[in-house]
Amino acid sequence: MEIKSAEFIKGIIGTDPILNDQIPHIAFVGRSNVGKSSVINSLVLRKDLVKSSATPGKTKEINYFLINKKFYFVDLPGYGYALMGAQGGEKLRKLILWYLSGGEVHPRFVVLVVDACIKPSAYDKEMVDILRREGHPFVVVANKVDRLNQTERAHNLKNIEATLATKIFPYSARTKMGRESLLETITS
Ligand SMILES: Nc1nc2c(ncn2[C@@H]2O[C@H](COP(=O)(O)OP(=O)(O)O)[C@@H](O)[C@H]2O)c(=O)[nH]1
Ligand SMILES: [Mg+2]
Repeated sequence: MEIKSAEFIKGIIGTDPILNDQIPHIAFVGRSNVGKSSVINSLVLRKDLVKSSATPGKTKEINYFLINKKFYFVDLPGYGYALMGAQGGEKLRKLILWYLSGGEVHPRFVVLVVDACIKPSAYDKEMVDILRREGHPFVVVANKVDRLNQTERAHNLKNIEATLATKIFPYSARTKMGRESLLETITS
């Protein structure tokens, strides 16, 4: 799919009229700092459509981006701090769970972004369980593979695949490795 347009629509913190407009959702979830925003930017070939985690505020909302006037890319808050119960964590956790398991939203696809350089966290596993239980179609993207040499890459990817018991997409938001096949998978 060629990206013709990508625009920020709004951030939401709960039920909202945008949920009723029939445009399919492709949702992005993952621990804070795994590169979720960077993955979205790389897919739409825009440097800063989605602001990096350095932008305060926006990362506490569910942000909607309209792509080709046809899909929403939905950027969920990072769940690193959220599930650890840090300040504000409970609120974020509830917001993520509301979106994924509240029964109100039926995303066409969920992209779970994990870090290729480290072992999946307990929360990554929990997220896979939630996605399976809810029956959401999903893919796991192992981002930042550009940081690994061939040996590390093979080793880590195998490890992540085994831990999460699912096939994964090696990816680099930096080099855009894997971009075409991921975009094809989630938009067709
Ligand atoms: N080397 C490398 N760094 C990345 C990649 N994707 C993101 N990063 C870096 O990881 C950090 C967090 O990225 P960001 O997209 O803000 O993560 P988010 O919190 O998950 O949205 C930033 O410093 C990015 O430059 C990647 O594919 N390769
Ligand atoms: Mg982000």
